[in-house]
Amino acid sequence: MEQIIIHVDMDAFYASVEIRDDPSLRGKPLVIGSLPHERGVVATCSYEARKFGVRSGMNIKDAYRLCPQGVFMHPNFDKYKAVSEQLNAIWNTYASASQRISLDEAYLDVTEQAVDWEGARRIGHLIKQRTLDEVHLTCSVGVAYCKTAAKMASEEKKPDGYFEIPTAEDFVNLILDRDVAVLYTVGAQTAKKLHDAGIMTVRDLRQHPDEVVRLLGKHGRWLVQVAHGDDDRPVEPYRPEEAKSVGREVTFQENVYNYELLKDVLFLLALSVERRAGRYGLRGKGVTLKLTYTNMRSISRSHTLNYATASAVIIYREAVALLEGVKWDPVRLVGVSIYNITDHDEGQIIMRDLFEDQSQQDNERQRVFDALQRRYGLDFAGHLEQIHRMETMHKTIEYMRKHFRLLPAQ
Ligand code: DCP
Ligand code: MG
Repeated sequence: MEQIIIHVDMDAFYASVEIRDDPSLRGKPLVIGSLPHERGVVATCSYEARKFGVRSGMNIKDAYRLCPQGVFMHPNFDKYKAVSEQLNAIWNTYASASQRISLDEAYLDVTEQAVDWEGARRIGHLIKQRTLDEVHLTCSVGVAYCKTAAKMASEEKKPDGYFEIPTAEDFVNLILDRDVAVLYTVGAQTAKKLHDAGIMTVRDLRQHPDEVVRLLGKHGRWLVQVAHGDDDRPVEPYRPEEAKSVGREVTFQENVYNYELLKDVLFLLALSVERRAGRYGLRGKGVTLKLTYTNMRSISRSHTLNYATASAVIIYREAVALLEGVKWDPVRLVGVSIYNITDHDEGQIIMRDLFEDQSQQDNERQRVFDALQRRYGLDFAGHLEQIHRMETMHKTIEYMRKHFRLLPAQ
């Protein structure tokens, strides 16, 4: 069935909100994240700061080196979440289904409302105009026949962009001679793998499908498909406010006997939960640990908190405490989740009391990184952004196994 899909993505989201609320910041290189003297990373930065090479996910010290004249600020998540709700209300007006990807980004299925491309164009421009008039921010809008093309279309003219990709043919023509890195699921590592094999452009990728699949497996098959413009994934409505829990689990290829190893995996799972919950501004007032032993018996243990959290450090700490209270037998699956989900501010106020200083949490996080680094002799933090990009826990574990000698054969 023919679809018309819009992908909308706010420009330099956190930074733009701060500039909107304090015009004296306008035109300055603004970096949102940790402060230069703290440990941590860049969440995002204004386009002025990008001119100096500052990027999301970069170590804050590196950002400071590139742009010492920048204004550095902590993020105000509560504010961004409130703005995100306003945006969502605008987006929902025009879509039969909307799929929020993060606070600032969504896919909208506008097939019905738009009727035709003329209608879709009108909706795309209306979203931009209303975002500016009502929320006083700019966004970039991509309109296309599928999700992948819509996402790339929104990137195409950033910031304050608008771009259409009506057909698979248009899409293929647009990307054919570009670097494979243009495909948004191709990160730095994957790009390098392809480049090393002489596959530089999307055209090369199309000409060597077997090689791509050999190199990348399932992801390779997906890329070959996308390089032909084939993507019929529907817009899947996601209502974060209805979520009961947010969790990740992993089944091991080999049984795990070593509980220290299990704790390290719990830290990765906790990071993944933090990431997923953070994307939707959710927090949980409890942590659950789930284990399946090699005899297939599953147990779960929970601990209710008197505040709401999505912090990996806290989730990890709670999960480890729960782990210490259970029977120590070989394990084939481990999972961790947060429950009693809230997106109310009440939890966050309590949270703030507990952790007056964000850097206190950053330090605790760093301590876990340092411990891992000592155990595995690696630059754990340096790989974190890459790990965050992994779509599935399976991939994450594979990555860890390869790069960090984690999960050795038992
Ligand atoms: N974010 C973050 N850490 C990252 C990436 C993003 O905390 N590694 C946060 C800050 C961003 C927001 O998510 O403002 C949206 O992410 P985007 O990737 O859409 O980046 P921006 O909206 O900031 O910039 P762009 O104009 O490139 O979309
Ligand atoms: Mg954005």
